Amino acid sequence: MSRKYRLGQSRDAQDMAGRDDYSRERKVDSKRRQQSAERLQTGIEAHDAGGMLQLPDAAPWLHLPEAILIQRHSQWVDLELADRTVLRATLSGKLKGVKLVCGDRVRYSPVPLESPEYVFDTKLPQAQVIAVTPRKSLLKRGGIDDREPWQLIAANADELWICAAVVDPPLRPGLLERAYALALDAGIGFRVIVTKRDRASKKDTLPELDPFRELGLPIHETSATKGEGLEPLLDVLQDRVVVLAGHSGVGKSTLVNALLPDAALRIGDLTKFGTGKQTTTAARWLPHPAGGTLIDTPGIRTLSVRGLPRELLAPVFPEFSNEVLEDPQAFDANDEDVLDALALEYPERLQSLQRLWSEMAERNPNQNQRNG
Ligand SMILES: Nc1nc2c(ncn2[C@@H]2O[C@H](COP(=O)(O)OP(=O)(O)OP(=O)(O)O)[C@@H](O)[C@H]2O)c(=O)[nH]1
Ligand SMILES: [Mg+2]
Repeated sequence: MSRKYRLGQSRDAQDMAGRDDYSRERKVDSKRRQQSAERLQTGIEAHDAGGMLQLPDAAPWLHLPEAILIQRHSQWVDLELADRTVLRATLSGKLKGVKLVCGDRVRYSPVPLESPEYVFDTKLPQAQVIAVTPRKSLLKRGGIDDREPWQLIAANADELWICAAVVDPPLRPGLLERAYALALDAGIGFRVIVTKRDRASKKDTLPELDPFRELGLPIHETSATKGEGLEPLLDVLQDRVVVLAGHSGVGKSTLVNALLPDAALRIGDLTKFGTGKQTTTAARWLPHPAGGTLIDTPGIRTLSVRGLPRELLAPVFPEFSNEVLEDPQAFDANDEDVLDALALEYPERLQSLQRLWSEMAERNPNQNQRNG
């Protein structure tokens, strides 16, 4: 349709006016969208504060037997009982809104079994989870949006072992910084596990890890396929619950199989891009016969720190002064003079700090709700 022009005003002026109207409408539209997103966030805030991290009182159920949640499925969960047998269970309506996660200690009751095939088909749920015991620790990462402010990784763990391969996929220091912040948030121990050490020459000192060596973090160089570097890990595992996390294809499940001879987890092939394909699809609780438990988790793309408190950055980036930690964006990471003045041994860490600092500020309804 051709544009209709008014008489008595130049066509150019009328075209400009049309453009202004259009941009004004766009602005109104975007404001409306933003307001509706804010309304959505507020609604979810109320829901999450009560449901996801705060556990209902388990005291009335202490007479019921205790079990450990070892794997979540979409409809039910697998429990490991005190005698180490595994039982499939549904969740009681009392737990509506509570997000359970691998490692949770729960109280369960046997479900009344009405139909005979129920009794014989052990694949169907045989019990019902009634309550959750308060968590000793909760390892979580920021969610993608406010619909899911936190993604829970594991409950009641003692340590996080972040796995990073020397190649395939490449070692990304940014992931290690994020993982350390999450471990600090959960109040649990932290180790860096370098995997596929056999894929790099012995002369390669892996300089990407130098900043983490200086932090004094324990770093273990391993090759699960050659059986190298595993003994010290087995020593640490003694009586601890350890979560393995890292990018897909770094070799977490291969490491579990090497540490726990009976685990027999599925191992993935690499894609032609040298990245994994998420062979492991759900977190799994895997006890070692000699004590200690590994939790194998699915490969992650990144670990969001959205909504976590910024105080966690000081121990992750201790080389920065309080002035920088309070407002890292005030320092231009591309300005040589600024970097010289800060006298940084690893100047790229300023950008990492800035990235995490901004991400933490992103609104998260559960910001004040640390461990539930
Ligand atoms: N050369 C070498 N290859 C390894 C080593 N560990 C694992 N791999 C290979 O890396 C690939 C991926 O291993 P997985 O154990 O499935 O990796 P994952 O981290 O569990 O992957 P997701 O379950 O997808 O998160 C497989 O082809 C393994 O054989 C190692 O120590 N050395
Ligand atoms: Mg795996």
